[in-house]
Amino acid sequence: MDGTNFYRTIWLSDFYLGTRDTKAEFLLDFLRHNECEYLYLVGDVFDGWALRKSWYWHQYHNDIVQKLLRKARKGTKVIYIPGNHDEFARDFFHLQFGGITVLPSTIHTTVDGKQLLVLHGDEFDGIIGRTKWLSILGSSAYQMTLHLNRAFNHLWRRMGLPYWSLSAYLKRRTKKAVQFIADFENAIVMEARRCEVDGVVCGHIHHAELRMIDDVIYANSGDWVESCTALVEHVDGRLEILTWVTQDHNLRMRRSAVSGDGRASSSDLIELALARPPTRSGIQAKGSGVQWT
Ligand SMILES: [Mn+2]
Repeated sequence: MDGTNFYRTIWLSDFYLGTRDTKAEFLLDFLRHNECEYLYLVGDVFDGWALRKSWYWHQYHNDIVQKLLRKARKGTKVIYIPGNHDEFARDFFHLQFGGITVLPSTIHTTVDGKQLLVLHGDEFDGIIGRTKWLSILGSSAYQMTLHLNRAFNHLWRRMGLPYWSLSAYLKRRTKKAVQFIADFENAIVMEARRCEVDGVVCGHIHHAELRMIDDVIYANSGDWVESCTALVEHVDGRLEILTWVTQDHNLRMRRSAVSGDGRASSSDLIELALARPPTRSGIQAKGSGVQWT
């Protein structure tokens, strides 16, 4: 297969399938070009809350689910740790669906023997006690920036510019959000210490990160609503955050061609796939990783 990267492990989280805010096209592209031995879905894969309010299920969302099931069938060990938005899946802990195992949390051991606690992270909202993340995420101001973001990126694309997240940018600049993130990270790291592991991998706050907090590895796989990020473990055990921004002209052109009512058929997707150049020259995996020695 052309242009496929292989990692030992990939962690992905916060897709929010079932909403218009998912960057489903980028996620699908990522899943097509990246294979691994272990794949962790670190929560908020579906937005059950949004689906209850209004049904939005795009063909791309189906394709993502199919792609994940296919990976499991082909031998990738897929572990699904539900979050607070897909808490309906928390009724199915320790069960398997199509080869995908559902767990409340788990410990991953890297190839060089580091133990990483993997969990979604919403359980630490309450402990923080200050501003709950949910109140930020659920606030009309935040919803508004997501809407703005969509409109903005539509324009941005028409101007031929790559995806850029206005909402992620605004969030980074909000003092309250910055303080929340710091508190969240500290609470999670304390939990890692309590479990006597080397580090922790979580999602939930839509803020990809990989760094040492004192003696603990803190990693957050980010999201596919704003930033399109993944945490990966290379075959040598090195951890890295990838930002998957497609600058493929064909993809962009196809998208504007199919965007009429915002829906694409699978034949559109096949065409879209065929329109891709044989190498992954248009795709940039921007590394911002820390090397662990
Ligand atoms: Mn969450």
